[in-house]
Amino acid sequence: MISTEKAIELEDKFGAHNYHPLPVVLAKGEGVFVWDPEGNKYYDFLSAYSAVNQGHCHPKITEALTNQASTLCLTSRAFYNNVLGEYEQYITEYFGFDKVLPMNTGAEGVETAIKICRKWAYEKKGIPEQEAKIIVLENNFHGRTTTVISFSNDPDARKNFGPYTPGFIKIPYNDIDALQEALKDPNVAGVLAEPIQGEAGVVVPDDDYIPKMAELCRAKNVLFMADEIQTGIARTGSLLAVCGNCSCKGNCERQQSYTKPDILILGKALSGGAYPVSAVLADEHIMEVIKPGQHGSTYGGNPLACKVAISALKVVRDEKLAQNARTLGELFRSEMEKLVEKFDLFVKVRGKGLLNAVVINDTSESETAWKFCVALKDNGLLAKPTHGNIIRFAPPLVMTENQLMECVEIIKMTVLEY
Ligand code: IF1
Repeated sequence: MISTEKAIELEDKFGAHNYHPLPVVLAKGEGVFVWDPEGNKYYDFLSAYSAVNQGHCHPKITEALTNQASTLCLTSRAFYNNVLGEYEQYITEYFGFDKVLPMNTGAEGVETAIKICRKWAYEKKGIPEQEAKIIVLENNFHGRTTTVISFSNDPDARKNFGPYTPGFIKIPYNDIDALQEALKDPNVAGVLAEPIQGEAGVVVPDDDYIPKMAELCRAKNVLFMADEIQTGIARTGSLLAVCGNCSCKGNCERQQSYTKPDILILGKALSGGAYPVSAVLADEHIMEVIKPGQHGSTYGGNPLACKVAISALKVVRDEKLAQNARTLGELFRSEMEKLVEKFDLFVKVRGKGLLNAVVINDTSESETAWKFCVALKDNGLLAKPTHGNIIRFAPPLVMTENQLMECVEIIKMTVLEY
């Protein structure tokens, strides 16, 4: 097998330098663990940015993938395939929507939602042509396409990639008054929001922010679009983050505090990391604006993706991953609170379910969080800094309580050595 050193050297020489990875090479994964080429074992505390909620190489997902891979992979949508309909029925019933539009990556899902929203605005709401606006939130992250980066405010994501797509209004996150003000514009077609801002550093809004947002949207006949690409599929302790603190405790019967988005965007863990699969869900009165030839993708809805997604969603339900994320998340934050109190290195811990972040006591320009993550790696735990001084902690949701406590010990030991 190729060595760590050689693998890094090859990426450096032949790959575009659009990433700055932690100096570790992963060669194998199973459940909550990954291994480097030299056989060192690590706890994965990133889960490929919440794509691997079901754990690495989940046997049921791998089985679905390999069975379908040797049967039929891709037909294009020029023909029907015998798996797509089954998947469409499964996912729409699972999330409680009339219709699904299948895509591949998260950014494509967001683009799809924006297109559906604009078309709905012209054809159903009656907004004059070319005038539709979509409200977005400051510090959002919705992907890397030219339209999506047009409404980013991260200079790295945006600078020198213009000209930018117009038609977006940016307002502060977790500010209902600002939303109310922006919604006064009659040409607003939709609001696009992350229920918890992931890339911004796991920013959790007030409990009533998302429900109020949805309510204000409904009152103004504006579509509420939830980007649950990172927060969805059990990550935050409920099936969707918009399920909030509902009484189902992660069973997601969708009662009480469930806020149903008009458009729901899913990706990442929809496939458990086995394959790129994304989806846009909406009810018929919205989805019907898209007619043959108006949107699509070569790979979207391919039988391999469909089988993988069905299996990945079944695992979430069968293994009660939302409940596990909720319970372990509470334990993790309470254990981390103790470290925050004890050690100057940590300023605070925040998050929901198993999407958490620790703020490091240094500036966002400092190397402290990066160096701490390298030290964590040397002690057998992989996490990655974001915005310089924030470390995201998001292990696969199949983790056990004992494993979580072992990870807390690793973090504690690393702080002590630091
Ligand atoms: C990278 C971040 C996480 C997302 C939300 C859409 C997308 C993402 C809420 C686009 C993607 C990724 C992309 C990945 C790193 C990762 C990330 F740090 F960049 F922001 F998770 F926090 N909406 N997030 O989080 O989905 O097109 O990538 O499938 O390397 O850019 P995609």
